[in-house]
Amino acid sequence: MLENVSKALKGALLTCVAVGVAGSGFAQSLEEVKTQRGLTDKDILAAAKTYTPSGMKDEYYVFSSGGQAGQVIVYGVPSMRILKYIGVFTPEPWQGWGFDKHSKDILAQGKIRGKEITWGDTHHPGLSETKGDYDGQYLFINDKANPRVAVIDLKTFETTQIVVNPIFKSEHGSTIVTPNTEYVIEVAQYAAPFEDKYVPLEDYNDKYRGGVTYWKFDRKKGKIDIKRSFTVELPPYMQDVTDAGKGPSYGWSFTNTVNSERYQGGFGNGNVPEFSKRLPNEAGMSAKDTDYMTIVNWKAAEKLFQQGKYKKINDHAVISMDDMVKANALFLVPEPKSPHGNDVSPDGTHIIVAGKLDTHASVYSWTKMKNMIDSKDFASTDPYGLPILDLKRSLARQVNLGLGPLHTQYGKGDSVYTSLYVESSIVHWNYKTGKVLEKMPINYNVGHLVTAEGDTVDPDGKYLISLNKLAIDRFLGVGPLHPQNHQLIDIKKGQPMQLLYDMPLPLGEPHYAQMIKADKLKPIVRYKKKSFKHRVRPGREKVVRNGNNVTIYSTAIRSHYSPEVIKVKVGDKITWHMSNVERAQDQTHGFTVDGLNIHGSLEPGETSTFEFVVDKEGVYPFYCTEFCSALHLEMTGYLLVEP
Ligand code: RUQ
Ligand code: CUA
Repeated sequence: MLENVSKALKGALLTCVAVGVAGSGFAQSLEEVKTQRGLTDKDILAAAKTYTPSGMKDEYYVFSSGGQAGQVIVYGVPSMRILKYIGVFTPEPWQGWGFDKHSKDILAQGKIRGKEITWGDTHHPGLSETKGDYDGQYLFINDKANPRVAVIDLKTFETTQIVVNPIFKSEHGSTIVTPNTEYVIEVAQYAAPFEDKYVPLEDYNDKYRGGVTYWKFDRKKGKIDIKRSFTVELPPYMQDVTDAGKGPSYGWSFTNTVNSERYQGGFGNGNVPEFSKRLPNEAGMSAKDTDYMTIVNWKAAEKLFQQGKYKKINDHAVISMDDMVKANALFLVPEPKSPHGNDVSPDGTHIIVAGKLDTHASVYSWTKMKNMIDSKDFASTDPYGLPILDLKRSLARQVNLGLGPLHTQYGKGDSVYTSLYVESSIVHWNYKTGKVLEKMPINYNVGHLVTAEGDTVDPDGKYLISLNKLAIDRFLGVGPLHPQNHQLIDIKKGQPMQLLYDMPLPLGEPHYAQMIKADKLKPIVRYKKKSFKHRVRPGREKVVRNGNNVTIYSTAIRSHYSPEVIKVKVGDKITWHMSNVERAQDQTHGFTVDGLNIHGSLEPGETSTFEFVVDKEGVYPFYCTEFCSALHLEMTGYLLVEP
């Protein structure tokens, strides 16, 4: 359809040129605007492909990580209009996230060793899948800094659970879902002891560990089932980006592994003199020519878990490397220097790996590797007894792509797209023939890239977004910290790639994103009132005192709260239940009380609870923080605190 729009626009353009302003029906002709703004025909075509008139909706949702903001960013494609920031690991005042009891309780699930953590380094969102296809029900997101995984319900676009990894001290290769969302995979990054105790670096090889956690997802409850989740212990290498097998590789997961050198640095003038003369980490950790891909049979691991073949560390089941090797379920295969991207093909037959320090992408053949695994045909073992497959015999081919290849996404057919970080380009190639088809410059230094439905068994092709680390000169200056630049690229078949749109994202560094067909999602417009235990019905508002405990049951509807005047005493413990009793779509009311650091966003049908103690006498106005009606300013009241 967009093709037609652009044809029509081109037609209109020609007409305008011919008849000038008078015949065009616009105040200005397209030709005039083009000249004034210095636009080319290609620009006009790009505009027509992305411009989304008021009321028209996008074809895809993009769920992007919010990077260091600890949130998720939602936007539409092709318009690139931002639709929402979802509060996850970080308080988000607009949504009241972290300012009412319910969201505080969820954030509190994310405490680490008893400490409240109010930020996250989100990297890789993962949409729930059924038979390897996005099903639009749930979204998972990880926190690399504080090893945690969160669940977001796509009916409400709200975070419903945060789970802390009890044994990792950092993570990265997450959140990856298995084809039926049986598990949400979370992979450690920086090796550390599983127990919460001090272990000297001298004991690194024996006592530090990596691992892969398989979080069991209970779809009926929409929650991760902590008790049915387990970790496979791995050597103290640095595990990295991960993907789940599908089709013939279903039941397996694949994890890049760097620092097989097990280098621990020490460089610099610190207070550990015995280490300080050593090479810096980046040199020591990339000294060898190859690292590994770690291959885990999670189906076999699940069996070991069910048989009770694990030990508990911090109350979490850990399956040992030894048991995994004995079960013929854990392998390594070398990968060229410092691998990063690791992407299983839609049909599950190949895995494309790209190493930052190698110009090639390596295409691994699952058939070849599986044959070697089945016939126990191994080249060697690593120091921990993990069998290593032969590199050459595992490869289908290696393809020279350019400088600093990172991540690969699949398009239609055998088309793939790989980001070239150092070269600031996207390269389009065929992974079955190894033919490089085209290269397109981007601005600048792309990390991840995402194609429409790219991680499913049936990618759409159509659109690609380049998630660029640097924007440099693309936008108006806003001081030394620049926004990120997401560039939308048209990759429809049979035509060269075309850059359509630059979108600044000023909210942390999004690493990865996923793009899903919009019609797969069924978000609600109002809450079911019954789902709230403390719901207050209109006419049943009241204030109940029980000793020092005061419980307020109140309602909000355009344009008043009920009750509007509430009298309490200094030191009272207040529990304030507030129900928005609206039915109308988009009729949200806010709620805050002066100086108490509480804020609610009450959407139609929702009940929120606020708990606080007023320890100073005084007059505390409360008011609605959403401009909800002509009498919104009057939507207010007094909390009177008597001495
Ligand atoms: S990883 S590009 Cu999490 Cu590549 Cu950032
Ligand atoms: Cu309710 Cu403003």
